[in-house]
Amino acid sequence: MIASTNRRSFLAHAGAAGLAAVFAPRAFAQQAAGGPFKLPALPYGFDALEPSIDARTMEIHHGKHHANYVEKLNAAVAGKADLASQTLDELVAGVAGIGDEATRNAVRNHGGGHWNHDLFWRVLSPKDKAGAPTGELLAALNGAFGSLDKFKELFSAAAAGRFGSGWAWLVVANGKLKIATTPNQDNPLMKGIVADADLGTPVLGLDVWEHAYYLLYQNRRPDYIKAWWNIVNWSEVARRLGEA
Ligand code: MN3
Repeated sequence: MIASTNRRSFLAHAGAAGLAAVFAPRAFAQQAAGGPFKLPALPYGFDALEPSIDARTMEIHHGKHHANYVEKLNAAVAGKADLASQTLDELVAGVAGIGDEATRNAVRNHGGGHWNHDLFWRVLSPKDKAGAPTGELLAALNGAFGSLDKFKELFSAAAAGRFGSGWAWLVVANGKLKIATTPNQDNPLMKGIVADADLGTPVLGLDVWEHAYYLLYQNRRPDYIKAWWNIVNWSEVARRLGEA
């Protein structure tokens, strides 16, 4: 009985010490590398989007790629109160007006990367919760593209045809839906950087960087795009359309 208590006590003590040893340096590192922008938690588990997107890809994509954009964005605005005080939307939309070239490029790449991935996680959901476009969203898609199937066909072609790294988007511009694409981490809000034809407010975005699909699909980007349709969170797309 005594041995058992001591053992439990020892384990509790060792556990607390172990946790402190593991978490203290990490907490310090996050604080040291801190800033106004934070990596958002995924709204589901790493494996929630399988089989369309595998857990390992999600883990690296969120925990390494997205985290790196957040860290480098914070570094880019560190000590610059006029930038650090802006919202992410403001920074991304106004990036062309940043005078210092190195800062402008860093905000373009890493601010864009943070914004784009923040949207990307939210417009996805597990297949059994993905739903389908209805109501105002469906009417808008039908109005702009003729049918949902035609929209998917055109969007898929745009995403497959985006040369190299980049994104395909469904955006709202002048009250109408249209398809856009951008290279690298450029974003349709980036006036003065993105071509006028691709400007708008994104309501859906598809990451076609190889890091988004290569582990599972290798060079088969069209297969990734086809499987991706199964995990689009249509209620989130509809919500964003309502606010655009
Ligand atoms: Mn990505």
